[in-house]
Amino acid sequence: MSPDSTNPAAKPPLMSMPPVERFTPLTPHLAISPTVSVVVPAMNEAENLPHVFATLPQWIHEIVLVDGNSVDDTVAVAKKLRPNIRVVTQTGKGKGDALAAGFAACTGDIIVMIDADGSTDGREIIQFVGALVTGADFVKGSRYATGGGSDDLTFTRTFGNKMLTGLVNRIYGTQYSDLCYGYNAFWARHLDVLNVDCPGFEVETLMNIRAAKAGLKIQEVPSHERCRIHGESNLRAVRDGLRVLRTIIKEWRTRPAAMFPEPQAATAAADQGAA
Ligand SMILES: Nc1nc2c(ncn2[C@@H]2O[C@H](COP(=O)(O)OP(=O)(O)OP(=O)(O)O)[C@@H](O)[C@H]2O)c(=O)[nH]1
Ligand SMILES: [Mg+2]
Repeated sequence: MSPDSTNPAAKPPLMSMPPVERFTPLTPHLAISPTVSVVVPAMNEAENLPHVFATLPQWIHEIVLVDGNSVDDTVAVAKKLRPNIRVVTQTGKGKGDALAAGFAACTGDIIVMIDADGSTDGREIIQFVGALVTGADFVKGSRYATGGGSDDLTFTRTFGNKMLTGLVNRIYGTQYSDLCYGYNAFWARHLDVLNVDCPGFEVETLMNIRAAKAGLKIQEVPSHERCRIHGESNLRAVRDGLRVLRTIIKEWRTRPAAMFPEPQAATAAADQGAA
């Protein structure tokens, strides 16, 4: 028996480290061994891609662009900007469908989802990755966290997002500050529990709820959302807000019983304990 095994104050042994050549430097002070895939859903975003790609760090392992059957030059521009980009053409419709296809194509250990309209800044990816490599399972960008913000939130969207965020927090005991925001990152090994299987803009809500249901360690990082640079939004606040609400209700109905014990179940368990 080693002397430490009897000492309760002994430090846990160091985890084994990957070989040094597996590490990619992110800054002069930080190197990581996991690889990072960035998934970019894009529908008619040719004019915005140069701005978006210019913000992506050099150290990412791959960009997976999911084309929503664009009628502009989205795919050609993407390939011209990044000849080694991986392009997936979605078979269904909607942002959720696009992300599911993109996630399935990723080969990295970490997956970051970022928009193609210039509203999300690739220079923030390091914060998401930093949170993941220091212990988080699922990292959410938040426009409401200190240091975050938005140039693009209307009154309707702010009101709807607050209501929906409050509802999810109440049901799932989460502490989300920004439910309906599309800048998130997670370990690819959690794809099974996130199980993205919805078509539309409710996708972020679905992922946030399933991360909570699965007991993943969730962390928020501040993010600043800018206005889309060119083109028009595909989101319709009321239509998509209702889709989000339906998703919350559907996920609540299919929640695992163990996570939210019914009052009767709790009482029965107490009775059994007393007997
Ligand atoms: N592949 C694909 N991408 C989509 C689809 N719908 C939206 N997107 C992309 O998803 C990202 C977010 O869509 P936006 O239309 O900007 O919606 P939003 O960011 O919620 O709304 P705004 O703040 O108004 O821009 C953008 O990169 C879109 O090009 C789709 O059906 N297929
Ligand atoms: Mg947008």
